[in-house]
Amino acid sequence: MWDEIKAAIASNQSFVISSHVNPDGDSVGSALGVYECLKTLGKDAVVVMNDAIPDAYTWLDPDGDIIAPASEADIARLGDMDVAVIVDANGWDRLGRLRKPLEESPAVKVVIDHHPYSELITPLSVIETNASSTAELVYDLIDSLGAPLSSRAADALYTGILTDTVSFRFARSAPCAHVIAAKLLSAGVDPSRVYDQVYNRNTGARTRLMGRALSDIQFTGCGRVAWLTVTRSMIEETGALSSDTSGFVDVTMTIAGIRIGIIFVESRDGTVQISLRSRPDTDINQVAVDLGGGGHRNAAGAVYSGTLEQAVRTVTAAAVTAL
Ligand SMILES: [Mn+2]
Repeated sequence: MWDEIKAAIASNQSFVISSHVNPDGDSVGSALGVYECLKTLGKDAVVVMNDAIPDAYTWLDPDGDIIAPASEADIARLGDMDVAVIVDANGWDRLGRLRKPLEESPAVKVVIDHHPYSELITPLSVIETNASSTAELVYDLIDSLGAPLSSRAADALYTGILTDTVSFRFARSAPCAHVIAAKLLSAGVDPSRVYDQVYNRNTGARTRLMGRALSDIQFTGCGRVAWLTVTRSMIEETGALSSDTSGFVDVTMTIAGIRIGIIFVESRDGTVQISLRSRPDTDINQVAVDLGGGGHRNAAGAVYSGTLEQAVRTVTAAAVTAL
């Protein structure tokens, strides 16, 4: 399945690699995997992202090889490359400000991804929806090219698999993710170091805010729904950031018997940010859709216009109904 993409790599010299807006571990890891591979083959390559790289992944790029967030000047010179490689995304609408220069460029387009798609933007597409991560596919590409795997590429690809499977929790039944992870460990990846860099990044303020939110946890629906609230004053008193609440809701799902977990975060603009989680057998998406939001069956969100108390009353009642 890689033959045409391998031919495009062999017959061209300059490559731009990009991915979706708000890059995650898999998009950064996959992009760096492709970048390192092209470098070892003597190609000119550049990685450009619409948005900044999250702190959890900047250790993969100590010399700042990734251009992110892309400036207008960076965007202006994207069209001159021979090949545009898009990883972990398969639609132009996922590329933000990079869409126009890449879509309109005469460059050969290549897509490597694992998300469902409606139509191909290029015939040179490898989209494997059964893959745990795009990083898995990039490993395959490097392997089938017979290209050397640099230690940075190994770290980057391991990070992609680790984060897209949430530490191998959602690695599906196919053994591929584990097989490739094992090969990456053989190539020198230190799994405890990667885990530490990616996940152990809490600040004292975030930890204190989490403690405040967790100490007030509430239950309803005969102990099957748990919810947390975070007020503006809690954020201000702990010195945390609003973004520090991301991930708190997942703690509710570690409680035995909980089928739905919810967090309510009071915003400065008078709205309430709501995140919902549910077990595989419970669909929470419709609750979010009814509130004007959405997401997936087991993870969704919405913005509620009203007070924290109103949001809690409305959404916990809807959650109990969804059980
Ligand atoms: Mn991915």
